[in-house]
Amino acid sequence: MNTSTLIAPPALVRRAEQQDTKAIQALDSAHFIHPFTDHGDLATRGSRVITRADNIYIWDSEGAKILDAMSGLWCVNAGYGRKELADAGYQQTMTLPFYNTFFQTTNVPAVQLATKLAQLAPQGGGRKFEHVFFSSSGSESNDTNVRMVRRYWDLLGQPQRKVIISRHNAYHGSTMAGASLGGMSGMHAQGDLPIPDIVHIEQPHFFENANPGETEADFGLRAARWLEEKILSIGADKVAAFIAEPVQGAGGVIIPPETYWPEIQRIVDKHGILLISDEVICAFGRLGHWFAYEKFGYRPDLITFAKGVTSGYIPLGGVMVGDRVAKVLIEKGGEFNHGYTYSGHPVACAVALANIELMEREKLVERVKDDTGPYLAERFDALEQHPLVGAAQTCGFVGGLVLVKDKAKKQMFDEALGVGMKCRAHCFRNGLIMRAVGDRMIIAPPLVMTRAQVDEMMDLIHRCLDATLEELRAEGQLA
Ligand code: PXG
Repeated sequence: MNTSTLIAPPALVRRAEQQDTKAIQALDSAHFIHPFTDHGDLATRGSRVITRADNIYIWDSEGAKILDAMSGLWCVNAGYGRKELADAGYQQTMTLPFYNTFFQTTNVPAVQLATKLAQLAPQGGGRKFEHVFFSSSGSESNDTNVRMVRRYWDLLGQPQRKVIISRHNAYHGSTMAGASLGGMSGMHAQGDLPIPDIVHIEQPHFFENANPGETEADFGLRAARWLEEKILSIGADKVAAFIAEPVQGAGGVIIPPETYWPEIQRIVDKHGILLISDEVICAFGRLGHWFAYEKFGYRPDLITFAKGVTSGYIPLGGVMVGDRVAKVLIEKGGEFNHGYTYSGHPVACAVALANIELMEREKLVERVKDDTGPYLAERFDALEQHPLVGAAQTCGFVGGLVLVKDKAKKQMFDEALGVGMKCRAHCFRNGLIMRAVGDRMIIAPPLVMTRAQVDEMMDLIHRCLDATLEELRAEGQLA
């Protein structure tokens, strides 16, 4: 195998689609341990090699053009190929590529970004977000949350308040704390997770968890009250915080009923526990707001963010620290012994500032809220007419549908059939990236998507659903 071109400098490999896909796959499998990947499987099938991207499309090393309805991994909100972001990164790299923010030092982009984020966070219901802690990812940010929440209660003389309540099928990252906070059984099954003092309640998943005949509103209240039952069973004086995604992303785009969040707010207020809104997916326009709690009208104390803050062009994450926590940490706390080398990284912050500026200039958040989001909802909801689709729902620019065997009876397919994966394979074949989470198919398109591109995506989705239906019929799985 000729590996010389593969390890050549970037300028020489720019046209990677002219290279030997098999050679890249062999080196990939020989040296690169991928996240969440079965490497036995990877070695036989080979990775798909993505070589370039523009707007809402990506290209692979075979030259196939694919509509990326997942924004990379829920993050390329501004779309691909945005020169403004590249320029901002370049300029800042040449000016100050790195300096730490420990030891009473700071840098201008980090200060500007912290200020900008404080301006963007809606200041409702007596909560203010004047402070930001920076990290490089969502996982790190949730580790920060655990440290911060425990420090907060220690400083208030209540060190026994340690327990953080989360939800089954939540995703909060892959570090020890992130994976523990998350409610993914496959992750908990490896490495003795969750770590102590993290417990889970059931998710507000109407389609799967509602009782027969129960209204969505009633189910929302009942699901929220699982939190109160858990608090009371542990003892409210031992509970530090509740963490949740506004809309569960990786769990399959699970949109809670409207009654859910107000009831959660009532419960956390009643018991005085902190509320962490993990907005790694949902912030920065994804739900038509800069921060997603605004959409649901609750009042978090801490907000996790990452992904869309830079549109994924460079790693950056953080925690918006509400005044309730910030005041205690700052006024009573002395030194908080926590931080990352890249906290407030100047290049990442400069790219984030350029990204936010671009989103403001192009009114991407407003577009999702008032124009393309409602249009996507109209088109996506109509998928419920399709014989395979049991339910289809969007919220801003995330959407999820469930593939069912029998619509009337809400009967799911046998898990072993892997119907979601079959559908995903048809998506790949037809030039569409749509994720499968079990038999839920999910989308989170770039926020720059136009109405015409929504139509283009919906045509592809229809084609892939039809192909899946045909395959299932041919296999005798359907009448
Ligand atoms: N919180 C939430 C809500 C997330 O969605 C994280 C935290 C962790 O962020 P980092 O930057 O550490 O990955 C995430 C990440 C999927 C998938 O399969 C989703 C995520 C990551 C990887 C895969 O949908 N979300």
